[in-house]
Amino acid sequence: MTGLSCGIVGLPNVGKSTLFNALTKKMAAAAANYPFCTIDPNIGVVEVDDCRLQELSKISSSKKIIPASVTFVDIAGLVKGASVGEGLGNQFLTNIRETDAIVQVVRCFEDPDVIHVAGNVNPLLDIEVINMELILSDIQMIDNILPKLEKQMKVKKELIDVHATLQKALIHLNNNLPLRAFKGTEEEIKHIHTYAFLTSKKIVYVANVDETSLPSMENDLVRAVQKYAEQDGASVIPICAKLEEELSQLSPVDAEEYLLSLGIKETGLTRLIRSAFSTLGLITYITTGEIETRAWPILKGMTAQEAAGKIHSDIQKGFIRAEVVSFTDMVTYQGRVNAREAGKARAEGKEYIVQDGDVILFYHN
Ligand SMILES: Nc1nc2c(ncn2[C@@H]2O[C@H](COP(=O)(O)OP(=O)(O)OP(=O)(O)O)[C@@H](O)[C@H]2O)c(=O)[nH]1
Ligand SMILES: [Mg+2]
Repeated sequence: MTGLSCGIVGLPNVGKSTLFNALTKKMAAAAANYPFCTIDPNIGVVEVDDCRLQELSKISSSKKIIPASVTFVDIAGLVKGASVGEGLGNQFLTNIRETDAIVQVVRCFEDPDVIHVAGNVNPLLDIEVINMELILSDIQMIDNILPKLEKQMKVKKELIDVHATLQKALIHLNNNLPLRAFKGTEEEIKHIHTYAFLTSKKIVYVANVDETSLPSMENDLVRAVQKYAEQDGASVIPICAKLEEELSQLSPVDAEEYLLSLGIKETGLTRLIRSAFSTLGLITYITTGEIETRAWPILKGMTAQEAAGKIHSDIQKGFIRAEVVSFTDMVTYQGRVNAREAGKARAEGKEYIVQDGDVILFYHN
């Protein structure tokens, strides 16, 4: 997989599908002013804009460009009590268990015409309801796993430790805390990450603001969310989903003009994708040649050999060295050959820590 994936959660009727449509630039998901509009999940892949790819593909005369991608999964709205069957229940959460991160859409717009399931707009209460339902869903998951482990660990002794960790995790969750706040040994954390718990994923809050809050996208509701997220170490991206939806229907040139006329620099979607990348600690390295110029998102801190494995496990296994040219040098010297002559191509070994924007050529057996 060369991309990352995000599950979109939130109360019903807060703008999840509107955001999804804007992200995927298709009006594929039904978005309407009534709760539980979405029943079946919508899945969409968004290419990550990266102007470095265009520049490199020109230099290399590449036949195609393969950008990084983010897969978004838009699911039904959650309500208080979903874990015991309220609303549409919580079964649909399984659709986002395998994603890398959670995007929680929080309503920060007043519009009296748009129904709020709890009767009034209160982002902090909404966040708590959602986070509680995610915690309850993880509790249900552990309740299902524990009896199975108890059987298996009679033969597989190594599972005894896993079982102990999950019992600790259960106590933690029962204290209304998400698993990403679980402080355990390295081994315990590893145990937890072998399961697809929702609350162990990183979270980004999208504060969905009203058209009246443009261009600053600030209001008291957003500030409240920011304050809340700060304690959690999470980021908040204010977005006007309605505006993003309109923008997504325009040509890139028209969209940019429209944004400028509103006094806004970047689309919310660009900010959201960037934030998702940084929240997850992702960076991008690039390969370029005649066949293609391609972005490879990897975890920050990965070694050259690990990064090579993203392309193919054979390149990782047979790794000899990585020839690295920075993106800027690729542009300055108009390609690898000239950069090499200018002494700007570095031969790096297995343990080299790959940097964002490294343009890499792997040598392998
Ligand atoms: N005024 C205003 N209305 C919005 C905004 N974003 C979404 N809405 C409206 O809110 C209503 C619900 O939007 P959806 O995107 O369907 O909400 P959802 O969260 O997917 O809802 P469910 O699928 O029912 O859980 C629609 O009528 C949208 O037009 C916004 O930024 N401003
Ligand atoms: Mg929806």
